[in-house]
Amino acid sequence: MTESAAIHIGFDDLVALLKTIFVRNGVSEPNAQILAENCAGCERDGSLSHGIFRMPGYVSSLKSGWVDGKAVPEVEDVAPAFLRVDAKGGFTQPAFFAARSHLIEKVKANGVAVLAIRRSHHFSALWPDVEPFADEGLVALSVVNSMACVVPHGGHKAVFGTNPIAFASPRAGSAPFVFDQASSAIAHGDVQIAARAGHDLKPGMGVDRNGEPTTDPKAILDGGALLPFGGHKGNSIALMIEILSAALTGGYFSGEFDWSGHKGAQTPFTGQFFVVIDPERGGNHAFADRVAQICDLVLDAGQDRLPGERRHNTRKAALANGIPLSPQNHDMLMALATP
Ligand code: NDP
Ligand code: PYC
Repeated sequence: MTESAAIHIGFDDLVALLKTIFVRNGVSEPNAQILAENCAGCERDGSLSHGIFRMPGYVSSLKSGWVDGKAVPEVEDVAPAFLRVDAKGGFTQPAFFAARSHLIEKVKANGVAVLAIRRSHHFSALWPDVEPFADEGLVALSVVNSMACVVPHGGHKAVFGTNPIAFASPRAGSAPFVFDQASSAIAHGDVQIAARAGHDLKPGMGVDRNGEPTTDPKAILDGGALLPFGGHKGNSIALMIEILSAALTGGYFSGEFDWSGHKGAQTPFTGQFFVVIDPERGGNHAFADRVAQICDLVLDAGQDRLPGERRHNTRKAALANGIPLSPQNHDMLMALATP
């Protein structure tokens, strides 16, 4: 998209437009507000595989009856440092927000706390879930599993989801240190975007329906599969994420839920896990300075940028000039919002 062709929209206006679409498709007002802010935040930050690109998928899943947009999550206080949430077949973010302030109380009381969400649909990026903890001086790690489309290292059948992991830490004098990455060689959303744009992928990311290596995104989507990033090492991370997000929370593994009866379903029905830490309890009151120090060492050693930096720069530009939407994407949103 050329910058001159883009339609610029303010963050609040985009949130309002997305909220209208969610409400029109059966999402309750409070849940719609949470989802709209999340999705608009992804678009604003240039997390394009999980911004408005996902709106047709959200709508399609809602229309199929696969996800309950009105679900009211149930929070269970199971131990001094452990909360569980049953999302009741709704989206993960409202379940997370139902528990968030209680989780922070537990972190402040105990130095650390765990949140285990189950029976939930996560269709977004993970950084919006963890970055705000770091803004509040806490360290947070979260993982979520998705839908089986990743073949284990050396294997022949998709078992894992693209299972992202995100981490956020305060950093003195700067925006928090945040990374958010799939444990597959590429996120499924980016494969869809490449297929749509007619671009090939880099070698080593996926296989076709016969298990043969391919760089064609359409072959991956048409019965093929993705590979874990980094061979056996990414494989173990993907497996750990299945354990934490599904076995530990009581949710489904990425290959376990059956959405075949819901034509148009796209949102994975799994679980999400968080661990949040108060770094003050480490007794090192210079924690955020130490984080800044190691980040500086990395940059001084030649790494051109830290994770999160591109996002924050994109956010800054979007807040100054509006969020750029292609005319096609703008029309797509208007069509979804119009009765
Ligand atoms: P990327 O590979 O694009 O980026 C991963 C991380 O690396 C980001 O934090 C990014 O920061 C950072 N990064 C990228 N390039 C560099 C660089 N040159 N130097 C330093 N850091 C860099 O992400 P993925 O494609 O793996 O994942 C995309 C999104 O998809 C994630 O937000 C993830 O949560 C989401 N996802 C969601 C799933 C779900 O089930 N809900 C499943 C799988 C993925 P920056 O953002 O600043 O570029
Ligand atoms: O991009 O891999 C992905 C993904 C899966 C579920 C939501 N996003």
